[in-house]
Amino acid sequence: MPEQLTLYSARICPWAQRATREQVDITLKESGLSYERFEVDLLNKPEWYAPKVNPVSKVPALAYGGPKVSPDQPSPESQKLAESLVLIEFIADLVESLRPKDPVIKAKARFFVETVTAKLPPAWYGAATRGESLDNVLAAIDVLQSLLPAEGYAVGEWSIADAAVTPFLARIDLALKNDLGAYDEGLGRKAWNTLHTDPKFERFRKYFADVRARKSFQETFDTEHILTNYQKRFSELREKRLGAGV
Ligand SMILES: N[C@@H](CCC(=O)N[C@@H](CS)C(=O)NCC(=O)O)C(=O)O
Repeated sequence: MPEQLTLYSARICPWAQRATREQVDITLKESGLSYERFEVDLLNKPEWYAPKVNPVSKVPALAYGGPKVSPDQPSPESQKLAESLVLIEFIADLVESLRPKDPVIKAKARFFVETVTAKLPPAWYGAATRGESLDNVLAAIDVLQSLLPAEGYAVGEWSIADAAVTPFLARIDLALKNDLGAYDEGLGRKAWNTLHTDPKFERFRKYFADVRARKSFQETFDTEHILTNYQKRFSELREKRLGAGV
């Protein structure tokens, strides 16, 4: 009998740039595990959430094991786990096919996630929120590309390494395509054109097309919601930066 599994998540994230929810959602979809999902209203969190599920009061979080209970009455007998990268590793420990078995490939998957998450989100947030150069984003994507094998996913077969980076790539692509960010008008679209046409990024394009084609991604990435958030947030940030003469 499989253990009870409840995901506490939020479709709406007030800091619209966060990709953490999608990392866990994609991994759970790929795992094939049966789970219950509880939508946490982040602007009006249930008072039991912090004391009974996650003391730092953030989503995503998982309740694992224990008796079958209603998600709004979490059992003290279930294990409560949090932090998106911890959660995707945990899910991969439950469903071995999500994580490479070979220790070298496993280490490569971890290296891929560590390297990409150390470089790409900071480069993107710098450009998107402070108008820093988009060359930093292209350079980070070039690093990602240099870590990819000649074909296939991050370490060959699809793995949690891909779940960890795909949401960032998709969000960045969406923002650049729509020229949304604190950078000067036109620069986002220019970087998007470079990514989509420059022969230098050919391997990246194939990788991005492969991860984007996964059903798990398509079922969890809410393009319209993210776009609406980005349109509001980034036009304000661009105006603020231009207003400050930066
Ligand atoms: N480092 C955490 C970040 C999680 C996070 O910031 N979650 C946001 C939603 S996207 C949240 O729960 N915010 C609620 C709050 O801070 O009150 C992770 O990777 O899981």
